[in-house]
Amino acid sequence: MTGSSTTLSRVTIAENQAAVNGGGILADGVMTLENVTISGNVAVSQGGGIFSDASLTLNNVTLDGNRARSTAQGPAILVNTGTTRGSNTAIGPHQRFAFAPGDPPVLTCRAIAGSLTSLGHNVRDPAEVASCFFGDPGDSGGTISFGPLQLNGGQTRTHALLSPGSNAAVDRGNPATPLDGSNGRCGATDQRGQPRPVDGNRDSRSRCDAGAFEVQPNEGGGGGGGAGAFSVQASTHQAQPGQPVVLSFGWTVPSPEVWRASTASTSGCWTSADSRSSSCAGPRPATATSSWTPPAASWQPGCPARRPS
Ligand SMILES: [Ca+2]
Ligand SMILES: [Ca+2]
Repeated sequence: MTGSSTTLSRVTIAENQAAVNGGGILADGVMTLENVTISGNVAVSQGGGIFSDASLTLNNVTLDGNRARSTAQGPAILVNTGTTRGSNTAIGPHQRFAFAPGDPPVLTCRAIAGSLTSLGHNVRDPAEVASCFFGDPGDSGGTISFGPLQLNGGQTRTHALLSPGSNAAVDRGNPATPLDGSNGRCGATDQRGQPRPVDGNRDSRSRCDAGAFEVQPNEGGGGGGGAGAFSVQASTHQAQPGQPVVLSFGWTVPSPEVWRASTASTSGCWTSADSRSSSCAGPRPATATSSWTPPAASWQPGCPARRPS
């Protein structure tokens, strides 16, 4: 893409291929990317995701799985000339074609004649060489677990952030307000139009995520908290008036929550912090029972309560 001034917002650029440079974007002029996902693009030469001769600004951008072949590298971003600046951007694993033992490490991002500048709060996967937008104290590294590129709501495909309790991109964006997408601050909504900030890692502090996807309270593939699942089951035995019907109440505990019992005699499990058991990892059911005694009616499984004939 070329032009004097271009802004891309809430856009996914995926699975394109360039015969030479810039598999996803060939940037010129002045360009801004806000809430954009760039994934699975290929450049036969340089800049699998982005090849830039522009004054380019990235904010809340997700870069994942782009590839480039050239020894000049830059499977995510190759800055040929100009200045490329990034904030709140999540950078997942990238590859170079024909990588062989003894080859130098892949520089996921590389500036040849221009510059790569961090505006802070970018997150990179540890598989990457620290070449993308690093140098600001707010930048960080850690394992980013992306879901597949798919519709997760909104109009475009996105990479969800999985296991938000331990995902390095969750709640690592710029905490500054207002969330107006300016000066390295997050925007108030993600690529899908979902609100920021959300407390994705459930530490009682709401903060925007790095990348184009903000984990919502009910998201995360079992790792995002939420209320969990509830169920009630009644005894399968017939009961007459005066006999109890046992009701079983079940709650599947959403990670990263744990079920803690108040006494050792109560059903449940404990975390290692309680020094009694460490078997609470992952979602698991916690059950409790109660009973109901039919008054002047009998009860049979699968039937409404009825009065005896
Ligand atoms: Ca939080
Ligand atoms: Ca968040």
